[in-house]
Amino acid sequence: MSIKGEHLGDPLVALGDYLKNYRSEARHMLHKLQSLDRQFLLRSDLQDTFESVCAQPGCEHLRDTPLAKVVGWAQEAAIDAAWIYVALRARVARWRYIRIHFATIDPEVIPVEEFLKFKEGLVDGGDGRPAVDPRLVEVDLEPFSREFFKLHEARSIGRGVEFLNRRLSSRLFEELGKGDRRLLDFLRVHRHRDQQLMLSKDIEDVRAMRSALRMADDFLKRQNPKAGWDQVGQELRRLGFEPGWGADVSRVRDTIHLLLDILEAPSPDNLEAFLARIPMIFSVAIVSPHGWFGQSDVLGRPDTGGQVVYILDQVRALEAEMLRRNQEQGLDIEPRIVILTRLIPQADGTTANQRIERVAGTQFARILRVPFHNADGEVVPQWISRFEIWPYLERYATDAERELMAELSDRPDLIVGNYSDGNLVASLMAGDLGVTQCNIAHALEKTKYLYSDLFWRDNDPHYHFSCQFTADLIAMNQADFIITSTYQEIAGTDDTIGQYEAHSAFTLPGLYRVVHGIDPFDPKFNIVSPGADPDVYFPASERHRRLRHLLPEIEALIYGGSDGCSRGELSDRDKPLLFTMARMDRIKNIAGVVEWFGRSKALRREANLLVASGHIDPNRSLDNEEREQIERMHVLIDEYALEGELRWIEGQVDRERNGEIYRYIADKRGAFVQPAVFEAFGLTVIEAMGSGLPTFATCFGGPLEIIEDGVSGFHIDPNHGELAAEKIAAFFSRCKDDPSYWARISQGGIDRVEQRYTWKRYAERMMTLSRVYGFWRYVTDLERSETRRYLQMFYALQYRPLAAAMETT
Ligand code: UDP
Ligand code: LCN
Repeated sequence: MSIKGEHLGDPLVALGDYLKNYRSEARHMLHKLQSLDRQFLLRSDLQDTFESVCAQPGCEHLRDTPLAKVVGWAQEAAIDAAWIYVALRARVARWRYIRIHFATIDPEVIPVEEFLKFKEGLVDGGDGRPAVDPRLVEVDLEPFSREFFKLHEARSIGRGVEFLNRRLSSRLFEELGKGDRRLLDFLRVHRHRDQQLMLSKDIEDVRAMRSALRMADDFLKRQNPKAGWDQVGQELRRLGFEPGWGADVSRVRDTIHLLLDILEAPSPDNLEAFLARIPMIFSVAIVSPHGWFGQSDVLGRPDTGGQVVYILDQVRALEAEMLRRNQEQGLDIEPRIVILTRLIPQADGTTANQRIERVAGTQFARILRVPFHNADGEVVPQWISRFEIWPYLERYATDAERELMAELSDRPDLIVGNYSDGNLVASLMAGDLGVTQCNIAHALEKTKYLYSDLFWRDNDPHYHFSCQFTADLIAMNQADFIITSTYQEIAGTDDTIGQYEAHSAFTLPGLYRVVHGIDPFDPKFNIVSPGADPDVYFPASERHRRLRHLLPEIEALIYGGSDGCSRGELSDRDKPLLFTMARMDRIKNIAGVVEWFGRSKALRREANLLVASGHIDPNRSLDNEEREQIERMHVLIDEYALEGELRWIEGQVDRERNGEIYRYIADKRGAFVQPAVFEAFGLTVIEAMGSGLPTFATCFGGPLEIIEDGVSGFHIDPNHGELAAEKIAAFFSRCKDDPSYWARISQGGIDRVEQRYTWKRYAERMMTLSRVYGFWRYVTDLERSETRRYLQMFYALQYRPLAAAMETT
């Protein structure tokens, strides 16, 4: 297929002509790429090579050619002796693939599978031969959604529910002409236990519904607007109404008007406003099996970080929102939220061995722990890394489903999965029970590790990505809707690939090839960002709320001497503190920031470094990666002689005190640094900002979206530590001359968190989304039974054997 025949837009067509006319420059560039002597090239390799060509005398003009444009789009390439294959991303989440033969220099457009096959041919298949297999299983979910509405504009990505309401409200009510009937049916299915809600079965058709609505409105307009259901319910029941329309006459009338308006002429806004009122979510199961799930003494342990914080805060906010909505609709129903996690008998001083635990700050929410069983049916007693849990999940799903049903005395109205394991279990349970499913990834692993797909065979003994990516594909396609914390989580930026987008096409050579895995333009994606608990992370300037009694402890923690739980003793107490806190994972790059600090005279002059992470003694760690990082920390502290300028304390498990630590450091005009190589969202970033601590955070992942550089904090590039250190040092230096600068950035961070990252807003959105997707699932074929069947097969034929193989090795 030649470029000329394709409608690809000018630059790519122009590339063909250009390469034909300027063969020597093209050859030069290709030769340079070949001489890198690597089969797989990253975007940065392609760009750096192009830059080096342009830098040669007489070659500057290349920057204005179609070649420059195409290099700008290139995300990756694969090379052998004769060909280069390039993946192009001209716009967010829009991909094209080309290949160029080194002899003819004639670019050709190729389908994605050709690109993937070529890469497979360059990978060792395990027996010394290339991994290419022309008959490899090809996973293609596109045909299932071909008929289905997709977004077109990149700027709409992550606003799925708005789009769905717009497109489907018109289709449902106008094109199909069946919408009214479906809406009526929908309003008659709602029940809570034995209580019928909204409409009684006596209303048999749309005409009867319209007439009942008008009669009810006539009746209600003569009543006291403040009168409750107990005063008007009898008459409304006679007309076919059941509870759930509102707590008083005025709200009931309002709800009736919304419905009449929809029947008259539906608009996306009134549809959403009406659905948001439907009492249909009384119980929610939140699934999060891996890690140490507890309310205290767990944070900072391996695999135990933001997800736990997120879920506990989410549950508190959701319960409050569910109570509020029930109340507004006049229903005295207790919302039930159950967090399903793993019971770990060897609990290491945590509550992970308790079957059931009440969630503090809620009235009805519970943590329900269910153990993993091995193939012989025995309970697995010890903690297991998130990379090793795959063989246990199917049995876990069956056990957890049974216990959940017993706890709720019914099936839940919504199942929310968390991370790859929770999302897979949620898929199994939601499939069994026919319940709406929501997924939250928190962090997908695929983009965290370079070539995690292509070289999966090498990684599998440690990471078992073959299981994880298979689970992810199943879960993300099975979910009714997906919540993400940021836009970039779905579709990246102009220059970087989104975490979900990275699952749209990839190959696990020798296992299967994904040609259409997930589409970022799918309307199931919704951005709903989490928050930072304002009771814990409030601004340092709110003096009356400060936890003064913690001051001596905090000072001892920061300025005390070395002991088994700390290293380093700060000799100059007048310097501001640069604080960092995270799990001691390689990706968090805590040792990285220590190295930048060690190397930067300017930064060492301006500030002390305070690190809260992991253990000081590597022998206290259960996790290989954590141990390796701890050892690196000790080497760096010795190498750069940091003892008097750095203080390293263990991971901090006390949330209230952590909030006060951020503020204590803010009092001293310090700053927070989040140096991760990649951070999916970054709760510490919004915690620090909300506490008024100016924050420097990685430009890879969520923080890029959270922080507006220079306004509400700063971005740093973890790949250029020296520049990051310079930027932080310059900030401290400027603040010395102009203290108002510190105050301005601090306030910028506080404002940003207040405006964008609150749990209240999160809970409102989540409750509305659950209703809207539940509705569309009911009235249309959003359930997509074909997709589900395909995924069941994929699960049985692909996931199960992979997980079973782990158990036998
Ligand atoms: N955290 C903590 N003590 C530690 C390290 C982290 O309390 O030693 C908390 C931190 O305050 C935040 C969460 O754990 O609430 C980490 O979430 P984040 O999203 O930053 O990263 P994750 O660990 O989820 O990758
Ligand atoms: C997991 C992560 O890695 C973080 O980036 C997120 O903030 C956290 O989960 C909560 O979603």
